[in-house]
Amino acid sequence: LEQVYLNFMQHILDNGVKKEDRTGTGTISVFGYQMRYDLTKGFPLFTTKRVPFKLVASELLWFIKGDTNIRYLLQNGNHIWDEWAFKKWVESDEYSGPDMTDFGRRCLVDEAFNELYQKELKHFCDRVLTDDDFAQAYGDLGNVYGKQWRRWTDSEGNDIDQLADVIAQIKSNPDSRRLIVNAWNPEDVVNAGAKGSKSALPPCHVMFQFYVTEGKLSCMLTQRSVDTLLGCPFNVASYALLTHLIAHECGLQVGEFVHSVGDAHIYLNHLEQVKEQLSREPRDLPTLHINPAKTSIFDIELEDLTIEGYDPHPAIKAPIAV
Ligand code: THF
Repeated sequence: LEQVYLNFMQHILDNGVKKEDRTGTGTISVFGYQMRYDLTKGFPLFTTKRVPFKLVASELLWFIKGDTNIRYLLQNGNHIWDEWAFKKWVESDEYSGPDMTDFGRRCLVDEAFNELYQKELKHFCDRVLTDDDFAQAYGDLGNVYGKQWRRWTDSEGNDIDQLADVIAQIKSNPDSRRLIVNAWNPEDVVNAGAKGSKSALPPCHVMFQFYVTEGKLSCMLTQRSVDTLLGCPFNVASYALLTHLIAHECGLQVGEFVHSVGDAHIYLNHLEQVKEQLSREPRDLPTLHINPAKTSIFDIELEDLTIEGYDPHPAIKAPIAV
């Protein structure tokens, strides 16, 4: 199963073309690739490097709650979205600390700046955790996944709960070919990330679709852009977990996870790490357990999810492009 992912990385190494990107880091990239993971063969939490399941799970539960404020993530020791909230803060008129322009790139090349940045970021996170008004103003990423999944605003200002609706449809009309949740809202992605825009970052996971046959639930994710080393293992584990949770609620078994990607890239400062990971031998995949006492995915908490038999190779450190 994991070989599917390793082949994908190798494919980009072999065929990727140099391409500049928004973050200024530079990538090698291919366009269009599809991977299939048979979820009956194990839970795809990859073993050729440690993938932190708790971070994957708390991020997914954050989406499912419809939350868009990083405070919940911080409360769970999850820092994978910090940079995007921090960016909004340091670009605001209220910020008066040291100059953090272009922090993502500068902290990689300037050790003194990196120390300053780490201190400023820590201070920011502490404030989001403890100061309600500050958290409301600067901890919120705007109209990102949680908002679009659970509270998409229609033209009359009413909320659409796409996630609850799709689960109801899977239960009542499993043959439907419209079992879709769409995170790409054209109105909200205009100028995304710019000052005053409605979202910090346009969604990478643009939409997902479910499919039911022979009592099994499959899921296909269409992703416009994939950071192959850092993002992809999270994305696969996250949507596999979502598929398990919805199957659990609907009394179905899991089927396949199909991962369909657009701009599939490896950042130029990840090449060594990719080669290291490709040199490792995949091990047996773990199993996921969901507390059987909880049926609705909207009641699931972190403690209800456990991973058994996970024995990965060590983590591989790499800088995230902002
Ligand atoms: N931006 C970029 N450049 N890549 C992404 O994968 C990405 N995301 C989300 C939003 N913007 C993105 C954020 N998701 C990590 C993993 C997922 C992220 C962000 C960061 C990461 O750094 N993972 C480390 C471990 C981190 C830790 O232990 O705290 C790792 O080694 O896996 C893709 O949806």
